[in-house]
Amino acid sequence: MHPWGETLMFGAKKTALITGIAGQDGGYLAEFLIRKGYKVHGLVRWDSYMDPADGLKRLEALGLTDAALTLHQGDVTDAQAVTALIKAIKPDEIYNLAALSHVAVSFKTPAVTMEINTKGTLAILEAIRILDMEKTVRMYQASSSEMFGSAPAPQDENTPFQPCSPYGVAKLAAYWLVKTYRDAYGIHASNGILFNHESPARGEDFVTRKITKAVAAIEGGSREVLTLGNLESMRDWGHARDYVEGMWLMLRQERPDDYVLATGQAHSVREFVERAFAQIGTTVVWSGSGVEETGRDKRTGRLLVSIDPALFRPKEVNHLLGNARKAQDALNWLPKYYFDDLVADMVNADRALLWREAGGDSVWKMTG
Ligand code: F7E
Repeated sequence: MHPWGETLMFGAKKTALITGIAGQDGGYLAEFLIRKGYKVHGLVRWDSYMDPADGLKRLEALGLTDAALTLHQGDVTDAQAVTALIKAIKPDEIYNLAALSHVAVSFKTPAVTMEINTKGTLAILEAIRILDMEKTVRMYQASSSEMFGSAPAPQDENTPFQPCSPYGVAKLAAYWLVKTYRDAYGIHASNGILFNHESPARGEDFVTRKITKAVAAIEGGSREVLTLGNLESMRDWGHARDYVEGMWLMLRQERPDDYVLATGQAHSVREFVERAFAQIGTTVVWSGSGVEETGRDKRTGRLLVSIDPALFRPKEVNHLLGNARKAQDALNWLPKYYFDDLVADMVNADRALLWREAGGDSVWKMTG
């Protein structure tokens, strides 16, 4: 049996460490692994820890409390602390999801982005090496389609990377660290090159959630106008629930490798807006162009969408469209959610949230 083979852990309850557990993917992955019978540990930054009502709200929303998992206060960039934690809990699997994940923010804080997204990954790889855990632990690295940047669509594992943001560059450095440590030290470390994946738990400063939250609010009577930047960017949007399963499947393989996870369908930000408003029975009609463009309710003429030049990025990734053929063949991974299901799930969840916040009983069922 290969030292990475499944029988190594047979019979024992597996232990997983998730960095970035307070984020969208961290919550869904924790929930998924707990259902699989794992003992789950999570690394949580001090600000999430100090303000659990806000920082840990996603875990709470999934019903994950202290009883279900063990949280550790710390930071992935703190190499000594990361080494000490891995030594203490001896995980079978490490999922490195901790990152500064907002592309626009990475232009404003490039050095911090490099620190967290690259050195954080290095801290884990070095810990595995220093602790001689090369043959006992498997690692998942959250790599990103943002590494493809301006490479023409569709993109797959063989597409040359052309990152367009400090975020993409930092993720690419981490990707190469994973490959280097894998080849140099025989660590079972895999890169998941994940295209955009969203959910009701998505942060409100990402475009999808910003849109669905505004749509629900406008339906609820708010006079707000949704302000956006580039409406023409094309993204391959999947559902985070599907993608966390893909992460786990990568670590089930005998050999570590790199895999794209994507739906194979791209839609523009504009289409996302139209689809989300359609969900509440509103048709958006567009007029004007560039920063003067507006979107109005076809029936009432009410202003729904306007453009804010401040929301454009110094450099934009125009078209991301993934080919996940390799993951389909090797992992038997296929998404369950596509664009329309995703938009519906997110709008309905934001409607439900609004109802709960208003103290009403929700009529919307959350499927995500
Ligand atoms: O932007 C445009 C924006 O911030 C999507 C992260 O998970 O996926 C994500 O990165 C598009 C861009 O996601 C607004 O210019 C227009 O073209 O939702 P986003 P992202 O930058 O694609 C990759 C795979 C990751 O790895 C990242 O961690 O939407 N856009 N107007 C806007 N974007 C935002 N955020 N806000 C706007 O108002």
